[in-house]
Amino acid sequence: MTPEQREFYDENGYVLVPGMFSPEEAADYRARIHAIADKQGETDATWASVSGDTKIQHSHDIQFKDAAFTRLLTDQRLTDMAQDIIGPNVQLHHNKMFIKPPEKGSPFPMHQDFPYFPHRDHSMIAAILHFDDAPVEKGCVCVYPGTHKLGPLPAEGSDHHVSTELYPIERATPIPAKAGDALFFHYLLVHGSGVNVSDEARTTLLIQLRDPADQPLEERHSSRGQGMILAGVDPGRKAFNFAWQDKAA
Ligand SMILES: O=C(O)CCC(=O)C(=O)O
Repeated sequence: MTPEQREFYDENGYVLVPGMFSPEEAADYRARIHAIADKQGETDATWASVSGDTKIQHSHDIQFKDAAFTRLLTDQRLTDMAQDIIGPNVQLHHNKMFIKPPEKGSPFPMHQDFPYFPHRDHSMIAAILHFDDAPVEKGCVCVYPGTHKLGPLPAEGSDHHVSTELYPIERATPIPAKAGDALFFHYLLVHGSGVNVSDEARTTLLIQLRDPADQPLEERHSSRGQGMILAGVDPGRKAFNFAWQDKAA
């Protein structure tokens, strides 16, 4: 992370890293994500508060579906940035792929990630890896810069969005991205995204990462592979247990 990127992240709660992956790598990951989607059949991760006939395909923990994503999770281009933001130790919380289909790709209501997996030290970040171009018309991510400094905000509805009056998506800052770009942001940053009204899919992988010393305030949002150390070490002194003896070991 350059000093400028650091300063920008601290001030705004996000940073877009252009060209983290080459266009060829992005195209390869894109094809793999679409292959996973084709194989698993139709899914829809559209949030409860979204009105209209839109859809978004998804899958979680995709390192269990294609080894390219197992390698990607420890790719140093990704983990170096994560270490610069979180600290020397970086732990996987979960990952999810999204395909916003052409013309009717669901939006994400503006929200903080905090209510889904609240943590004591707020070390959690997201990295959204873009595997095709995500201009505004494809429903790119939009943010309210600096909102990561506000702490947890009141969340509404079963999908925990923030107030649509205080944080309308129309007034948010769009972050258009190119294939290969990576967007890193704090889990308290208010963010969301618009409808994909273009004639191409928007394909991304979102990886949620934390400091292993951080503590979940509630045990929820578990995932396969959660707890894997992607960089550094787990500093906790834990007794050895087989996984079947102690899930949290
Ligand atoms: O991919 C997007 O547009 C945003 C996804 C998101 O905010 C989430 O899954 O929490």
